Amino acid sequence: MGRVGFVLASALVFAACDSVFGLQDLHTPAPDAFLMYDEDGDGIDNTLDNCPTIYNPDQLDDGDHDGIGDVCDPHRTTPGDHLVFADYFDGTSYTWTPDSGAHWRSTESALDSTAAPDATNALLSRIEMLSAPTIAIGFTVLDYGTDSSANNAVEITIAYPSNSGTCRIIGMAPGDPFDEAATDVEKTDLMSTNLAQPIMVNEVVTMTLTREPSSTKNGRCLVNNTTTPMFHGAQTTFTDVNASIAVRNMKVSLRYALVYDVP
Ligand SMILES: [Ca+2]
Ligand SMILES: [Ca+2]
Ligand SMILES: [Ca+2]
Repeated sequence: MGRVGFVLASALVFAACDSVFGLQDLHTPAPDAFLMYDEDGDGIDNTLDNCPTIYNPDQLDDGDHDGIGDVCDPHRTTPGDHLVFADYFDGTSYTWTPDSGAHWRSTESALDSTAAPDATNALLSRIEMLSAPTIAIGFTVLDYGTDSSANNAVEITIAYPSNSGTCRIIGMAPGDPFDEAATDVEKTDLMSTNLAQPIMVNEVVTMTLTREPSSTKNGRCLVNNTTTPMFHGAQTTFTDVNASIAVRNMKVSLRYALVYDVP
């Protein structure tokens, strides 16, 4: 959504300042002081929003009071989640490493794949030291292309030294909306679930992959409101986590990518 002027939040801030310090506001800040980043349009700046990419003006965190709002908390009733980093792709720089800078183009509020839809094979990656990460991305499909011989896909992968998990949505037919949400772990644990509803061009889609702590040895893939369980093989230690976002055979606009972790 990019940069948005928001007067009400500013008014609340000054009201709070008045109540705390007992001071009157004797000067008027420049108009730019009111410009804030509000990805989801709920009126709360990204830096203050407990779910910065999901509209939740009530900011409810009743499940566990860990500072992550109920509607985006990877573990809603277990405290300890925290946001490791967030990329809103607002501007020319971004924190993920592209396979090729030529495969991606920054816009004011998104990171778009650049190739023709049927020729797209674009990847973003980053390496983090995390124990049980959740990656949440938001995107829109700009063009599915026409090639019926190739899968149209967006996927998130979290790879460890010994195994990996993938959350993938995929469609086959030309111009077809995605018809499957699949999770794929070590090839032998393949699950697929039809999405409750197709994903249309220019629709905002959210996809989240959560890798649970080793004690539970499982994970979850969420596409919109569809939850697909993901089963893992044996896990070893969590050391370097190599995370990636891939787009294939269609044109996509990536709006944000957040990473959460638990202690
Ligand atoms: Ca929000
Ligand atoms: Ca919470
Ligand atoms: Ca939590």
